[in-house]
Amino acid sequence: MEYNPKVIEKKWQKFWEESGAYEPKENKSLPKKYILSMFPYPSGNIHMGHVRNYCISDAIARKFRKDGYNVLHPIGWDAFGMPAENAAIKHKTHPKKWTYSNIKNMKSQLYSLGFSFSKTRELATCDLIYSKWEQSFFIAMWEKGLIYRKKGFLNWCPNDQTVLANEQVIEGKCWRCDTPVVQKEMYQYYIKITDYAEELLRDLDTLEGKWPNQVLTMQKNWIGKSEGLSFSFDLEKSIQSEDCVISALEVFTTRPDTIFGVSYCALAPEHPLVKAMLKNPEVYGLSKEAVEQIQAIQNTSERERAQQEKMGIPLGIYAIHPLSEKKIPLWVANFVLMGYGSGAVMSVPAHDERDFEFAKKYNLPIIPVIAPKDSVDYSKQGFYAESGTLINSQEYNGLDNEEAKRKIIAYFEKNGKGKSVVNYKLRDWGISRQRYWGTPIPLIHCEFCGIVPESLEKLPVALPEDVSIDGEGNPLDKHPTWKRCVCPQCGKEAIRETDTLDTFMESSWYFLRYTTSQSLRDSEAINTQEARYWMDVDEYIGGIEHAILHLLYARFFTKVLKTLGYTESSEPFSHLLTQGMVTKDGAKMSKSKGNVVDPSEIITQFGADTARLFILFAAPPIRELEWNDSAVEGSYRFIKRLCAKIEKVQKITALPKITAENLSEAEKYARKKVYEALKKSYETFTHESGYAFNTLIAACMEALNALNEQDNVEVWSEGYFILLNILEPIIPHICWELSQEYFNLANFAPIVVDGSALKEDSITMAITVNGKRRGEIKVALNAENAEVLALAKVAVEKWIADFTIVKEIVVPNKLVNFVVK
Ligand code: ANZ
Ligand code: ZN
Repeated sequence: MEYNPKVIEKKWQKFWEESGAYEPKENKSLPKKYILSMFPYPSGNIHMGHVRNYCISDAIARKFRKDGYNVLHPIGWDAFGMPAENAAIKHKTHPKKWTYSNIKNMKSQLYSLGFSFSKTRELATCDLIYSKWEQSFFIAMWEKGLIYRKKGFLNWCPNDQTVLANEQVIEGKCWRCDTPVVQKEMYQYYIKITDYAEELLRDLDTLEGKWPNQVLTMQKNWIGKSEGLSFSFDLEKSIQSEDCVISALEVFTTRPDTIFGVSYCALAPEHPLVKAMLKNPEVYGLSKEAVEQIQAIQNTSERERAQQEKMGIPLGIYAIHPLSEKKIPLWVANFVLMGYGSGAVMSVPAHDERDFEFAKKYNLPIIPVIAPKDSVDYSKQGFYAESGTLINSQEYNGLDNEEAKRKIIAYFEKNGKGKSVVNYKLRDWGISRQRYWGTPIPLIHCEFCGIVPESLEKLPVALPEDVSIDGEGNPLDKHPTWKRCVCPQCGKEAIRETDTLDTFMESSWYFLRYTTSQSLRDSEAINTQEARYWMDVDEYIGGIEHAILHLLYARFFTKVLKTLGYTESSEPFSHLLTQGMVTKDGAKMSKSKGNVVDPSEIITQFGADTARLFILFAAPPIRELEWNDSAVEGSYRFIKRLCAKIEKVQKITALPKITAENLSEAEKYARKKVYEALKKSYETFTHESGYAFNTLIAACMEALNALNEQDNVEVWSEGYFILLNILEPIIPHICWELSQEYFNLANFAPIVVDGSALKEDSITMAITVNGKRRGEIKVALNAENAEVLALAKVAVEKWIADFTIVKEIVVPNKLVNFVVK
């Protein structure tokens, strides 16, 4: 049969769509599989990363469907976000128009690849109905006290008078006007993800072996639990400002055992004590220069500070060491974060790298208090951060440092001078954005009632369409009428919140939304019964770049929605598959590198099945995939060959019953290869095997080669019947076409592996010495050469024992010849 992908691919895509072939079934007594790829951002065109992502999930979805599972394999659009606004500024189009037209375009690109998505479950996060439910969750969380408003620091461009996202700050400057960005304190909304820190950490254990270790470790580090001591240093003299008197400095340390090594204390520039001093710098003898240096650190984001050299300013005031009663100088330091612990550190240069660097730079004392147990030489690095025995520590001298830690904590607790605490690196999640293209925050500011949620009947709070988006200020705030409203509580005039939500909010629950069928979507956010049936996602597939934020937020949201009664899941994704990058010429395929291969071109030139086959053949899913034009052509040739060779097949409607006895070796061998491939297809589609489609495809290619070595029509027919079944998840169009044509198949069903076909058959090989037949051996078909040679030598031992073998020749499955002298 002539291979004509243009015709058959259109034909089958139309058939699948019209027959609703890929909609999940209503029948909830069927076993289910929920197969999900991370949804795309509608940037305009799909790229190879998308193609790879969906080729993987589609193969898995198709395989399980064929094996009798009820499969949910949905797609949607992560549709809010900054690029739409940038496009609006640049091309004078409306973000909504831009977004929906991109969706339309990308959707047709995706469907041209034959992906088996459910059409009825599709969603875009900018759909009004999606906003409605998200806002209802926001309100529920607000009312539970899980969302709060607090002043926080934001990147601010003083020239454009606008808040900038981190991505819009380039080397400390505004991406549009190059003005240095400052940190401005503004009201922000936060979700208390920290309330769930322990649970988020603990439940990572349940994902062990199911999520990549690397991701689990990254999440663990991000949550960053540490246990230590919190205590206060008394100040030598207290600090006063109009509103407060500060007489002590609280610090958090994970190494109380090093307390006698403290040589200074370091404070974040935002620390209240520093702020109080900056109000009256003269009183404390702070020079103008010192004040400016402190302000300069305040004006750099914490991310930038982390990349800077250690830097500090002495405050000229002292604290008293609680045990040694020595005077300890106070410094402001750029590496101390206000949001962690108490924003102040007891610094121990002898045992901490950062403290050491800082002490070296500013000539501060370095007092060793932990002696290494073995004769470790750490003089090169200068500090010693490991365990050891206490020295220079009064009555604690000689103790093992872990024991000293416990004793010192106990001492502080007993005397009421400090307490043992657990700290997490995890910060509350700042969810408000001063931008237009996002879900409006459904809150109202009333002069009389304070901040009040919009009433539920009025949801969704929709974005106004008539806005001017020019990049200056917040378009919602600038809109002449939108923010005017009435207070849902007292009915007086009030003002709507003009911030919108971080788009990570939408991607935190879309997988739960998918479980709700179309007919219920207007009336329910998440139907609990459907969620119970479909959740958890059985295989979640996406890029490793989402290892922390998206995956952590999604886990968190699931836990919150469980508390709110929407789902019974504690963890949304029972297995996670992180796909490798698509590269070309050794670099990540990306516009900026100019090495992009456009999926549409490949489809036009070779067809969707070739693109799918190449992608899944070139590398196992978790590995990097290097683009290779000749391998693409190779994939195309394989499909062409599959089409050409089907001429050997006799039309059948069921698997023929073949009895092995009467078959030739080549026929048996062909059957064995076919069934090996079938067996492999069951092994490949498991999380544990990593879905190594490449080896499965290789097995199919071998099987086709083996079929071609024989002429038995039944064996050909059986072989094709099985091969098309195995390959359907990978190259569905051609498999449907050929199966329909030759086997009158309207669908695919699982095939049982015929164990007898897999049996190793033994064959007889002749052994010759210098060309004369001297014996024979019985070995397994296609036995390894090494094995064959060893057996052959034994069989003709008396003919070779007194000679030297100068050459060994093996003709596979036929004969062995020894040349001797
Ligand atoms: C003294 C000390 C001695 C420390 C030593 C470490 C080693 P983890 O384990 O990551 O939680 N620290 C406390 N608050 C800080 C802040 N706001 N910004 C920057 N650093 C801060 O780190 C806890 C350690 O980080 C604490 O223990 C403190 O330094 C520092 F040999 O105290 B340590
Ligand atoms: Zn009111």
